[in-house]
Amino acid sequence: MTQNTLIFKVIIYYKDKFVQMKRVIISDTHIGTKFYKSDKLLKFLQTEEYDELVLAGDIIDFIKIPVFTERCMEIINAIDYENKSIIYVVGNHDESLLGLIGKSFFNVTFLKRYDFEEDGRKFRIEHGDAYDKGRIHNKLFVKFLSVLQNVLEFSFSFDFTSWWTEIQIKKHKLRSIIDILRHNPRIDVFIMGHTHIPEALIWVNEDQHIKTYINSGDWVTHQTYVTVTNGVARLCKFED
Ligand SMILES: [Mn+2]
Repeated sequence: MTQNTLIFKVIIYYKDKFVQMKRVIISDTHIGTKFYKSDKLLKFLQTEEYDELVLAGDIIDFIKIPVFTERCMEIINAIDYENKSIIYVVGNHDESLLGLIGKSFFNVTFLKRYDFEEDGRKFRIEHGDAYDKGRIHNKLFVKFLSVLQNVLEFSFSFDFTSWWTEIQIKKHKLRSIIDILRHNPRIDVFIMGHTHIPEALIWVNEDQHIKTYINSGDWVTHQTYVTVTNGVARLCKFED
């Protein structure tokens, strides 16, 4: 092996080991609604470093009647659209963006599901609404309920959405995590939001493969996010 080849190999080794990209995943920010923690979200987007930001659904809440303030603009502007890669995974509260799936502006790409491979592990990021049990399929009725929820939230200053989600989960209407992984048999790390419950589960399946499920939580109650570097996913809580 010549000296040049050796140097080249060392560079490649360190590049793979230490210079891999950092992905940051957030979901369920519900921008435009009454109860999301806009101050913390802004601070997070201004301080957290990343090469790629994955917005995993329910980012801007169009299903209710969104009210866009100056703070919303600050949050939207805190994202580096020109220099970083931004993936917008469309959720059920921002379903109005479904028509943009597969399209991009600046470095923002709209997707329904984001797959990538890192360090030999297959990652998949979805919003998670596809796994709801007992979901209402009539879109107009869902819109009606959401607007009603919106009116109640503003009249009574009570977070009906978080309350409703909690009831749904208690009733086990959301499909179990194992079920979700069964739907994605070739995936090693499955990341979603939607339930507003930050949690991470790791186990070894029948074929001795390590499987990971991570829920990125939300920015209404938990202020949590997920990072992926060197094939390792971490669930973190933002404390400012
Ligand atoms: Mn959702």
